[in-house]
Amino acid sequence: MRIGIIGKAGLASLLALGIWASIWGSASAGTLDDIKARGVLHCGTGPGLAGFSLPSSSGEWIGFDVDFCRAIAAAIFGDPKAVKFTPLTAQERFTALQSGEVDVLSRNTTWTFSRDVNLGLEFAGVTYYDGQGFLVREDLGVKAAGDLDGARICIDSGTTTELNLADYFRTHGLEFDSVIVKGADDARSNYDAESCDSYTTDVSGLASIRASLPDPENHIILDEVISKEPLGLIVRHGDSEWGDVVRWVRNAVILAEELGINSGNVEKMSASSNPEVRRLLGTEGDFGSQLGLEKEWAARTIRLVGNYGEIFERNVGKDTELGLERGLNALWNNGGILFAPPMR
Ligand SMILES: N[C@@H](CCC(=O)N[C@@H](CS)C(=O)NCC(=O)O)C(=O)O
Repeated sequence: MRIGIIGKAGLASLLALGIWASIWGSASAGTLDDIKARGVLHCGTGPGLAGFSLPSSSGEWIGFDVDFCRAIAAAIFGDPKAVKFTPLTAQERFTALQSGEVDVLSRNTTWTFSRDVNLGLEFAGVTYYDGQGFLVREDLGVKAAGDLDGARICIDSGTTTELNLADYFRTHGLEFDSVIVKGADDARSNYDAESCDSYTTDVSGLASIRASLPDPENHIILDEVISKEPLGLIVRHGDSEWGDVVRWVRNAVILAEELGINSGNVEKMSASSNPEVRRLLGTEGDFGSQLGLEKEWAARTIRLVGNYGEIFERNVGKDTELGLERGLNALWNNGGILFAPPMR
């Protein structure tokens, strides 16, 4: 009788919808299950940017972007080392994620409309608020981007940097000669060999390149920032349940800093009477099971990898060679824009 009312076409589309929902449902639930079954997270990161992602002499990956993958692995397995890192150039990064070679991208990647909407990607939150700047030799006497009219500028191919630079120079009626480079190493050697007058990329990337030059004191990063570069974690579009895991690990390390929980005091803090602290650490409610994780997922991440501030300071902060200030990446209640939604 019901079939009679909705008709054959309606039944067919309902069936199609059901099949689609179950394929989609299993695909999105599948990523976390696949990772659990293989016992290791596949993380795509940058090939070699000190402070963000770089293999140490013993082959162990270190850096801010690396630590976000370690934080996810700690939440899933209680083991920040259960990660296989795949170094990806700017051009390779999206295909590696789309094809399933990696489960997540944590690699100074800017969240833009076309990447989000057109490339089959889903941004699972910003880990570093950045903008595009310029590195120049101090003796060049350049004070602002406008002084670079006619300059040779090193830019990475396959990045937002390329497009922003063209926009900026066009808007200001300036000209430049582009010297295309492929990744941080190539950028450093071209800039150091003076094949270009300036290197332009995310300010965080410039700080890293500057620190690795033989004479960092002779180079400056201009104060002017010409774009917004919100750098974030990425999963495949439609992989929403896995996206939730990645997003809430990012949120958890931020909430931990906000609540004064760090790797040193996390055990003590689980006895806190503050309900927000208790929910985050799994001593009240069970947010872990809603993500397909264990109760103490966030407590593990904080204990083994630290809160956002710890991750920032040990890799790129003011006491490191990069010497970056928190700036926009300070918490929202401490002069920055770093914000995580409430856990409730
Ligand atoms: N945020 C920009 C630029 C990212 C980028 O690829 N930066 C260069 C220069 S810092 C790079 O290759 N970084 C990673 C590496 O070399 O390890 C984007 O998403 O397009």
